Order: sequence, then structure tokens, then C-alpha cells
Amino acid sequence: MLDVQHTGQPSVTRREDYLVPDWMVPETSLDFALDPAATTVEATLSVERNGEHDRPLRLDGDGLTPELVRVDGEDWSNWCMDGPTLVIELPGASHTVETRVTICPERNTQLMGLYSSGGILCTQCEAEGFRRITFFPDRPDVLSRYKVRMTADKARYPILLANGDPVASGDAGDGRHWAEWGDPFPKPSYLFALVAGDLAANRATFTTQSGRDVQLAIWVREKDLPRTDHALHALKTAMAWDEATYGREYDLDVFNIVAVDDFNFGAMENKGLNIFNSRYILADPDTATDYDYDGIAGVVAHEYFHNWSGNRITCRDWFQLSLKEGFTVFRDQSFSADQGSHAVKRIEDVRALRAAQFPEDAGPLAHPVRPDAYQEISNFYTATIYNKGAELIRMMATMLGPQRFRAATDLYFDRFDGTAATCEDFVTCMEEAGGIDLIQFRRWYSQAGTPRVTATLTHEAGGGRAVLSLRQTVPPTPGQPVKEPMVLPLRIKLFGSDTGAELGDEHLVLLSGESEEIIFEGISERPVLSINRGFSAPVIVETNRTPADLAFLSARDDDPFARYEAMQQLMLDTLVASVTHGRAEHDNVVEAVRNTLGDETLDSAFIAEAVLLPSESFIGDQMPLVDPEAIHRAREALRRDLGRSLEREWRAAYEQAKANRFEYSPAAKGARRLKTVALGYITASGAPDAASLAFVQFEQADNMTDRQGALTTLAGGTSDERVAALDIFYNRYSDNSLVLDKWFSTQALSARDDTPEQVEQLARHPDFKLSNPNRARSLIGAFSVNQRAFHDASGRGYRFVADQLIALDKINPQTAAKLLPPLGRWKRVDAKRAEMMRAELERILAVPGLSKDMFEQASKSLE
Ligand code: 0A1
Ligand code: ZN
Repeated sequence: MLDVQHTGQPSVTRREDYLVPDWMVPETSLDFALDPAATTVEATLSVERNGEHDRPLRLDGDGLTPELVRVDGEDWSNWCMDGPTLVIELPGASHTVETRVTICPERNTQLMGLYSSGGILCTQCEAEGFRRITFFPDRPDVLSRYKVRMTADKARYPILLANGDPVASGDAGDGRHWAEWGDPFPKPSYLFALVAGDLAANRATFTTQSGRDVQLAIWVREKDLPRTDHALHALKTAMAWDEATYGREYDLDVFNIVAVDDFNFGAMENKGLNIFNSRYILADPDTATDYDYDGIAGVVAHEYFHNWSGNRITCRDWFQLSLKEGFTVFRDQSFSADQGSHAVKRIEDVRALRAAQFPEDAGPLAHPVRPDAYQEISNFYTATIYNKGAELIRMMATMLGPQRFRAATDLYFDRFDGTAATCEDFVTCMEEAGGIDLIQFRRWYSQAGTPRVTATLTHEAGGGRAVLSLRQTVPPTPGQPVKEPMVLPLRIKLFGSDTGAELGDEHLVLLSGESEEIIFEGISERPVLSINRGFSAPVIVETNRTPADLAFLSARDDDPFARYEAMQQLMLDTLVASVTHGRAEHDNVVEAVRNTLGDETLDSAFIAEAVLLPSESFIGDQMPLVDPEAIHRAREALRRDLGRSLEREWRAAYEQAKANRFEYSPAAKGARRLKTVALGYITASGAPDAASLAFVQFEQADNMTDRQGALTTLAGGTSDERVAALDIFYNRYSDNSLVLDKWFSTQALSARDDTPEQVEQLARHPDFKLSNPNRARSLIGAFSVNQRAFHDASGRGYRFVADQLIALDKINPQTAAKLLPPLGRWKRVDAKRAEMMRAELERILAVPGLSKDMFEQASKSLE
């Protein structure tokens, strides 16, 4: 229910209102009598008054009723409820407070607090789920040492896990058993976890750099055990990497991971007991794509890295969320890059940033990396906090260089270990150990919006001088109409357009004013500008480079990211011209792609990324108003031309890549990626054998990457093979919900004219259920990023999404609210579509009993 105050608006929490806690809780002991229908939770808190004040102890609760309140062992009557909060008057400076509540895990469909997933009892407490389990000061700066005892039916819940190390276990009689766990590290309540279930473990031992043995276990249902090796291997690799790269060693004797099917996010870093969405654990070649394998390694590493960046050092308040998330994403990105190709990983990360974060920063939900206010904190687990936050860390790492960056992270870990810190604390460490001034750089934390840089290079042939004029603007965003200039670290290099030679070394330019000129002397031949190499700053760059310059860079730049970027820009310029004028010259793109395909110095994975056209959404982001039909037509026309003009090359690339048997290695992954990209172009060419080629790949595949690649190609077309492949796929995997998610999303992402209709039908399919977040996302989430289908001129796409979100909000508000942003981007489309989108937002807002989560997202989207 909406928590409405007297103003009729939900309450807003502001960063500037932060106050230290009134009471600390050094020790917490919890006793759970577990039962899916009625679990009783007895909590014993040692509490200490923090500072000189006479305020009562306020314990957060959410849907809890106190069945007992005791202080220092005596029944206590001096308490009351203030809404959901338990307020206890206490006379002294320290007391022991006991409470008891009963909760119902099996009816918890929000998946926050203690809930049941496929018969496994598990918890999710970040950000404010612990208050759904017991009364507690549920804020990240109250660190407590936890002891947990749980009792449960032995047959249904043979495995009992909690944070920290196991202490004792035994039989409780009546078919029940008990276990006790203790976590020696003080932690905030959001890191609490317990699990009870019928689980089997894939185990290993990791010996840390100081020689301690850690028992690792990945817990899943028995039947899923064969699909856990990749995750376990990733965990060991991540543990060794964090020692080698950051000097961080694991600190408990056990590290447990549990996979569950119903989970709101990807995974959760609970101390010593990570809980995962099963899609980020389970993999074998038959059911998981290379993309899934990479995602698993990345998320396993991410959660593990949180043990230091998040758990040992946590956040003072939720406005500091990027302190742990931005840094940890940066760490997992670096880890993944080290496991394969740095260039391809950077391309993938930038593509993800542009797909999710740039639109967020340009829309009604834009917010700074360190926000100033929120209604519902769950809505702030965003691409801005995570991915833009990671870019901020990356920029500081670029400015400091590897040695000083390592010194700065050492200082941070050393100084703030065991505390709840702020983004400011992190930046101060960067400044101190890096020996640089980051005063102006801090604006990256406070100003929202993607900066735009205009770079104009002019050459005075006679004088041998080149002048680079740089200009930056930061767009207005909600609540921030006027912006100050940022510090933009831009890696820059010049190449000679005639000789192809490097004209000097790479420069790191720190653009800090609104405009700046950089003079290059001794430049005798016409220079071509390579700028923002490696995507050194998360900005939009506009240059005066010609198509020939871009083609040149796409073939000659020594920075692989810059090569990719030049090709993307060439494609984008062509597509935007085509959308604007109805048609455009494709020759430059065709020749550049031909060149890349024929370059034997390049690996397949890079080629596959470089020859891929920008997505319809990203093309739309370059235009003042999005015309989804025109964008689709322009992109399809270019795809067809590329397919036809280079058909021989695509077939050759296809045949070459086809020769590989399955192996999960960077080279084999690259070959598979290029194979499916080539298949897409052969299909786009209109070749009569394309569907049968795809169907053969579908049927003969010895791995899911090839199979799903072929299915995606077929699903976008109208061949007979399409229906056959979808049926075969469904029947083959009908008992595997993670693969069925792919069956739903492949159809929701399809470019067919009837996709809106198909998706409405799929929502009535017996396997579609809103209660499972992965399934809801596989249909609604996938459909709403399918630009053309979602923006169908009839408005049925908008209506469908709104209907689904209204239904989902009653089950799981957090997941519903996360799926709302596409409906809020009405300013980006024509008036007629905008009106229909707004009407759906209004309809959502008018729903009685709408969640606070949805209210915040929908109301902000209408402004
Ligand atoms: N801290 C986790 C993300 C996460 C946040 C909230 C959740 O609640 C449902 C779950 C997970 C991470 O960064 O992986
Ligand atoms: Zn995280």
C-alpha cells in the first residue's frame, strides 16, 4: 500500500537529512522456527544509546505485529506502534531487547524478506527486506554481530544455512532439526541471509594467499548439480583474481552460494551466503549460451567482490549505493576483461551503458550517481548507480594510472574496513593516494545527464599546426536545470590520413572548462582524430570527421575500441541520414565492413561486434524524435545491402566458423558469435536457402549459442522452418524454465509485423506466469525494448505493457516498477504516440492500492 502522508504524496527520503543512528545494536541473536505457513522469529538485540539524547528506540517493521516485547528479560509495556515502526521507551544507556513475530513465507510474493521459492525457504533483505522478517533498525550504518539459530522439518529442509560459519547442529525431535550459525563480522541487516531446503552441493576448497583453506559450496536442487561447474570455477578464479589484483583475501572458513528460481535481481552478496537467481548459476552447453556463461562468471565474481567492496566496507546510507555498486561493477568488468579480450569486453560494456544508462540519463527518471532524494529505494538499483557509477571509478583509475589507483584502493580498504562509508570517503582516498585534486570531478556524483562533447579538428597545412577545439555541455535533467562543466578525461591521438602514421603519442586531455583548444605542432599531413579512445569518458562525442575519416579509423586505428567506434559512427551517420532523407548511400559502410571482414589480424569476436549494426533503439537515441517504422526500414535496408553486397564474404565467414566443435574458450566463442552474425546477414540478403541454412544450424547445434542464434534468425522471418523450430525448441526444453524464458524472449524480440499480437497470445500461454520475475521479464521486458513492436502505431503495445504491470504490481511491486521506464519515454515519440503512452501512465496511477514503487516511477514519468 501507498505510504501516504498528510500531503497525499508518498514520503520522500533526502540525503541532506542524514542523521547518525540513535541506537546501535552491537549484538543480534535470532531464533527461527521455520515453517512455510507460519515462521516465528524471536530476536534478541543488545542495544546501546548513541550519544546524549532521550529518544526512544525505533525498530523498523513492515507488516509485522509484535507478539512479545521484553527488555532486560522482563515483559515490557512501555512501547507503541508508530505506523509499521515499533517504538520502545528505554531508560538506560544499554539494554537487551527481545521481540517475537510470526511471518508467512509462502504468501510472500514480493520476494522481499523470507519467502519460499520452489520449496526452498530463502531471504532477500537488500535494501529494506529485513524489516519484513523482524523488528530492527533496518539501515546500513547499524552494524551488528549476528548469531542465528533455526529449527525446521528435517525431511523438507535437510540443509540449513545462514551467514558466517556453522557453529552447531542437532536433532530437535518430532522430525525437526536445528542448526546454529555465527558471523564474526559486524554487518548491516541488509546482508543477513538464511536458507532452508532440500539442496545438494558442488564443493571445492580454495586456499587463500595466506594459506587458509576455505570450503566452497554451490547449493542447488540435486537435478541441477551437473550444471554448477562453470559457476564454481568462476568463483575460484574470482577469489584468486581479487588477491592478485587488489590484495583482497576471503575472511571466513566457508563460502556458500545458493541458487533459487524466483529472485528479483541477479544475485545478492549476503555475507558468506550469496543467494543467486538460478539463471546466474546454472549452465551447460545444451542449455546456456556463451552470453549466459559470461554473465554467470561476471555475476559470481561481482557478488564475491562485494565481500570487500560492500560487506567489509558498506554504505553509510542508501544514497551512497554506488559506493559499493559502481566500484564492484568496475571490479567485475576488469575481472571479465582479464579472462578474455579486453577490447570485446569494453565494447560490450559500452553497448550496455548506451542501451540502458544513456536513455535513463536523458529521460524523466534521470538521477545523479549519488541521488539526493528517493521515495522507494528499490527504484534506485539503476544503470546509473551501477554502470555509470563504474565509469566514474574507471575515469579515476585512468587519471591515476594503475599503480596510484592500487595505492588508493589499498588506502580505502585499510582506512574504512569495518565501517559504513560514503562516496566522498572513496574520492578522498583517490585524491590522497593519487596526489590529484578531484574537487571538480566530484560533479560526476552530483550532476545527472550525459555530457556532450563537440570536437572540431582543423589543420593549417602551411604552418604544420592542428587545432582541436573541444566544447562540452551537460543537458538539463529533472530538478537540475543548470549544469556546471565536468572534468572529462579524453584519450586522444592523431593519425595521418595519407600515410596512416601515428602523429605523436596518445594524450590524456582533461577537459574541464566549457571549451578548450589544444594545439598540435609539427603536423604536416592532414590529421584524423581518434578521440575518447577506450571510451575513456562516458560522454557523447560529436566530431567533424568525414565518412572517409571514419572508414580510415575503422581500418587503421590502433585502439580496438576506437576502431569499433569509428565503424559504429559511420553506420549511425548513414542510418540517421537514411531515416531523415528516406534513403542514403551505403557504399562507405559496405566497404568498411568488407575491410573488417577481410582483416586477418582481427579475431572473430571483435569482427562480429564491429560488423553488427547499431540497434534500432540506439539509432532512435540519435534523433530528435523517434520514428520507429522509418528506423526499422532504414536499418533493414542497410542490412539487406550488406547481406547482398558481401554475400560471398558472409558465407565464407560462416563456413569457417562452422568448422568448430563446442568449447568454452575466447576463440571458440568468437567463432560462434561471428557465425550467427553472418547467418543474420545471409538471411537479410534474401538468399533463398537462408531459412534452411538456419534450420540446419538449429538442428545440428551441439550448444545453445548456435541453437538460439538460429532460432532468433528464424523467429524474425516468415518461413515454415520458423514454426517448426519454435515447436521443437519448446518441446525439447519444456521442463527447463531458464530455457523457456529464451523461448518467450526470442519471440518478444522478433521483428515480425505481428509481434504485438503474438506477445499478447504468449501472455495467455500456460507457461507464462507473472509470479516468476525471470518469466515476467522474458516477455514484458523483452517486448518493451523491441522498439518497433512496443511503439506499434495502434498503441496496443503500450496497453499490453500497462495491463501486465498493473497485474504484476499486486504480486511483486519491485519487479513491476523496474519494467515501467520504457512507458515513460513518451517525450521521444510523436504527439499521437506520446498521448497514448501518457494515458497508460495515468491509468496505472489511478489503480487503487498502487505500490509506492510504481507510484514513484509512473508519477515521475509523467512530469
Ligand atoms: N546488491 C545486489 C543487487 C540486489 C539488490 C536488491 C535486491 O533485492 C531484491 C537483490 C539484489 C547486487 O549488486 O548484486
Ligand atoms: Zn552489486
